Amino acid sequence: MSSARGNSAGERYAAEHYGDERDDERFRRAGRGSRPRGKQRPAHADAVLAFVVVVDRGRYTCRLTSNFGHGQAAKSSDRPITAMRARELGRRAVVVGDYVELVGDVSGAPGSLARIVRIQPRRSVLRRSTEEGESGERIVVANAERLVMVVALTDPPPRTGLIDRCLVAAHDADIEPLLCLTKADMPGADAAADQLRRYYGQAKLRYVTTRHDRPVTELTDTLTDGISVLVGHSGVGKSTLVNALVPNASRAIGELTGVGKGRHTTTAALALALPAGGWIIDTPGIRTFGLAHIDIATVLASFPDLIEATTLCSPGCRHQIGEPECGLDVWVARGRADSERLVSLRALLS
Ligand SMILES: Nc1nc2c(ncn2[C@@H]2O[C@H](COP(=O)(O)OP(=O)(O)OP(=O)(O)O)[C@@H](O)[C@H]2O)c(=O)[nH]1
Ligand SMILES: [Mg+2]
Ligand SMILES: [Zn+2]
Repeated sequence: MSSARGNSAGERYAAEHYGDERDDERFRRAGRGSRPRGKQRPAHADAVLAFVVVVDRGRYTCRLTSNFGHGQAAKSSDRPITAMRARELGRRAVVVGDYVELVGDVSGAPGSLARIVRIQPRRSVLRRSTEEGESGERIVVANAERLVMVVALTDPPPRTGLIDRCLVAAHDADIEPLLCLTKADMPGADAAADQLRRYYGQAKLRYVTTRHDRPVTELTDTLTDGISVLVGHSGVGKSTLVNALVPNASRAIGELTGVGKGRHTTTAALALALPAGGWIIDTPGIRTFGLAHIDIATVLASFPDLIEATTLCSPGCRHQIGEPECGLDVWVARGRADSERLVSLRALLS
């Protein structure tokens, strides 16, 4: 609907919002006064496209964008816009990474407030269960094309459990995974790196290594274009990477979240435009990545080195330890896969 002309716009509005129940009584109740609602609300033909960069207690910080997927280096005139949800969104969540349409005051001037009237269809939805065992789930970010699993080679020591879980979530959401091993400058990092490369080499996972004392060129080149989200335990160096990838990021973080300059312990997801295009989304550190919403087949599909073995299983096999005739045990016994990979898979299935 691009314009509101007489009854037809009103009718179309009613058809969209009330389906077959558009009798006169409902129509009057929904609108204010006796004028058809379509006339008062011409479907926001003047709405502008924006990208949601921060969500905080019912306020959404957005940046204007002209094209999907491509972040733009923020210009000084391009101020962050604070917006609220319009009532017509209903209960639909607006999350970081969403492309939305804004109306109202989109100047970004201090004290101004725009309204989000539409959410664009999402390319992907990265979800995690709220707590282990609970069925509730939350959306981490929308529209991500790349999930960067950030793991410190030391301090905190790498744990494969979280990476395995993130890989399953990425597979489920059709998001490309990338492993980023940080703190390669620290003592003991080399041995840890060897171990992780061996382990994830079996899953054919791409990885990059970063360190404090070198530029993050390889990561910069890998993340150009599209939306990338950083996920990992607290203290692994996610925000440090963002600061290396985005000049003036620490200033932008302060500007967008009200957190002061200098060190920033991340408490909410935050998207920043990458200088060469694309967006990077920093997220708070997590202890685990709940997968209660994902089925067994999807978990198995995330272990490409093991899935073939399940053709050897007896029907109805749950692939657990002590399962009679589980093909996975046969596979490992034949040396077709590493036993630590099977231990990881079973930890996820149980
Ligand atoms: N030696 C070394 N230290 C690093 C490196 N990357 C990050 N650090 C340090 O690790 C600590 C944690 O870094 P952050 O970037 O705040 O970690 P984070 O993942 O954002 O943590 P949360 O926001 O709590 O999730 C800081 O003291 C960093 O200086 C690295 O490559 N080498
Ligand atoms: Mg952080
Ligand atoms: Zn089995």
